[in-house]
Amino acid sequence: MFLPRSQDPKVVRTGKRIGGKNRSIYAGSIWINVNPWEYIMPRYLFFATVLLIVSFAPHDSAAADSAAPAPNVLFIAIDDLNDWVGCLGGHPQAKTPNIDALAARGMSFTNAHCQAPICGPSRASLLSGRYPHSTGVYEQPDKKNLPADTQRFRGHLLPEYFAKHGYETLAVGKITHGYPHDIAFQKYGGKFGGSGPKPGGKTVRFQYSPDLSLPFTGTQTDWAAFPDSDEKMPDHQAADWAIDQLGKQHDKPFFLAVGFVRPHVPFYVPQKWFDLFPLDEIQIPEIPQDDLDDVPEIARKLHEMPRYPQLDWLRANDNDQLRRCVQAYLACTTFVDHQVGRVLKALASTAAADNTVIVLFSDHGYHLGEKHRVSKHGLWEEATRVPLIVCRPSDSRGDQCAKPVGLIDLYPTLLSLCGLPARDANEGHSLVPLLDDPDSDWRFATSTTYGRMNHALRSERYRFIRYEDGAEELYDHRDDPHEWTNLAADRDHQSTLQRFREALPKFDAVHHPATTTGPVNAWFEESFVRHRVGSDPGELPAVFDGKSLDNWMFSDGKPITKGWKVVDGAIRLERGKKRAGHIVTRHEYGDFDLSFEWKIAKGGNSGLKYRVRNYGRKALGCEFQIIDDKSRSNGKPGLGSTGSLYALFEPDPERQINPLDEFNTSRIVVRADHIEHWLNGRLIVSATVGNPEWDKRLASSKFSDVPGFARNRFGRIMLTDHGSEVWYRNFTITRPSRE
Ligand SMILES: [Ca+2]
Ligand SMILES: [Ca+2]
Repeated sequence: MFLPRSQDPKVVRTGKRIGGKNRSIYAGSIWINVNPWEYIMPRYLFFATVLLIVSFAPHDSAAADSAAPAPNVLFIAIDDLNDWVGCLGGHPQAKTPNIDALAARGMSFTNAHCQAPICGPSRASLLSGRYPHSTGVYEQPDKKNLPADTQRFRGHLLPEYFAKHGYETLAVGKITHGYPHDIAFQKYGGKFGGSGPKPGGKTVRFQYSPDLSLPFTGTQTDWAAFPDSDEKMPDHQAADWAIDQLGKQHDKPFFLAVGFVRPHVPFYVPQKWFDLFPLDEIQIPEIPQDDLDDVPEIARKLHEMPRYPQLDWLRANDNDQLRRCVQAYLACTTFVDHQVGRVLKALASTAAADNTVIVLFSDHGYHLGEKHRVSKHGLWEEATRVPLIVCRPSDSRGDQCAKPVGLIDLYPTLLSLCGLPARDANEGHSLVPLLDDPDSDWRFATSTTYGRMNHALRSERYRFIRYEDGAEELYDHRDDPHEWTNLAADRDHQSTLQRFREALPKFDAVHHPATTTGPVNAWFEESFVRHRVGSDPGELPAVFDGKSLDNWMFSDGKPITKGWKVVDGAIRLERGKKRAGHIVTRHEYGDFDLSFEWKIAKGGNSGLKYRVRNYGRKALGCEFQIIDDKSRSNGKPGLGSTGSLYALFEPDPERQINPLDEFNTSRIVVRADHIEHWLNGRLIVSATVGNPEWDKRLASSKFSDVPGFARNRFGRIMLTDHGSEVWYRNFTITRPSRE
């Protein structure tokens, strides 16, 4: 039962996004300028009549007033739904009248983002109220180790908190991922077959068959009109169950979570949903063939999805398969919107409607060809942007908010709306101030994390991405809503980049023990080794065992044959006629807390570098400078004195160095972008990579022409050979503490 559009949107040939409440959406190579209210209102009026939404609840949090009964919560989670929703304008042909009607009553957050662009980590984050970089759940979690974590998950999830505070908690369909629903909720209606009926067997597919011999995990996809009736779809059965629960008497306020699975793969829904989108009328996203030419190499590798359809195949025969794929996704979206409508209609027919908070969201977005991919698993807009609507019982006039919000904000928001005590562990913010005034002061940017140490930040205007190797991307949504032009190398945007760098997470938790699924591509395969996924998270590979140089090699990768030796439990560089060369660890280290002892000969010069990586032909990194200070001209601490962050930060002038023939103790702590140098128990350098001070010093240093110097969050440790005798011993390396 879809209403025809009241009028055709105006077609405007412009590359610019129109400000105010008008938004532009794309259709092939043209821009369509849509006033969402012209578009939504006729539908809204119709549904408002059907739903008979009447509200008598006080304007603010009902439960804050002890006389009023605590509000119920209807929590609607949709799986893999991107912004192809009428009220978000992500695709001009999206048909989502029921979601649009809800948006026309409550607050629609138009700049909402997931904290992780895949199901498990996103849900672990929003349900625990904590960021992936805080819990270490970067990958799909397993069913054993997530509930075993009583610190951060077991007993702490959003519905568990509601249950503890007097609510009846119920759920159906997919809400959690890797955390049993019957632990999270008091009553669970089931999954009714998960991702739905399949045509038969593991290998029978309609359109797309992945190469199952590839050694990677990750969902695959396919698209078709299947099965033959809605009743066979898990989402239809989940809606039935929810409708049944809404019809029952509830002695306590309820928290009802309904988790719909479509448009999650496979894109199968009955034919009637496909019929709404005739194939010859389907508009496919515009995909510049050279779009990936201006992103860093790591971006292409990280975002590879070998088991998903590839762009060339999708675009063959005049985009035939891409068109079918887009059609199927739109069909799935309208199907799930219909199920949302059934549940909302059922709620509206009960007395509880007057006192129920409704939230609707998706766990992450989805690419349908943009950036050359059909997939989630990404740090770009299509994968991170999600629908998020919050509707209080008293809300009747829809509004929009463009502040950067995240699913992380749902937990504190619902506590606030239901008058439950705030929870210290929540890392998001209550959206209630924005519900009252969408222009309220708000955070600068919200973050999405994909794999450890890769973060995207989205502000009102920009998207910034930084990868673990230090590479960056920057997109200006004011002029470039499709993120086609990477501005990270643009000199005019340096202050914007700096602001984002400072807003990056200050800590990247090690992988949670629950993250045991396999890699989705070759980059993740290597990354899991680098990050020691699956090994004891407390341990790092030793730097030196006191006996051999087995963990070391020359910086060109060759084994150590000269110069460096192990003598009396110390690594010793003997002075030779010719230099032997710098040596580096075989392992790369991310965050660490490294202690070691050293001494140097009279007049000597050496150093320990870390975060070492190749910049062109040079291997460079931050350096803890080690030198016989007395032999220098003035003997005062400076940019090249002992303990300095060489060429960048001079040490505390009060530092104490032992006499030449005695060992000194040094310590280097690297925690995300924060670096500390200690000497003989005293903190002598404290620096933050990428902050204004850092950038200023870098610009006037000898590294000014080394793009991205030290922004990499992984690198080898190096001992330098500057032709001087030097000794190192008693290395210990551990994970740094959080603070
Ligand atoms: Ca999902
Ligand atoms: Ca591009």
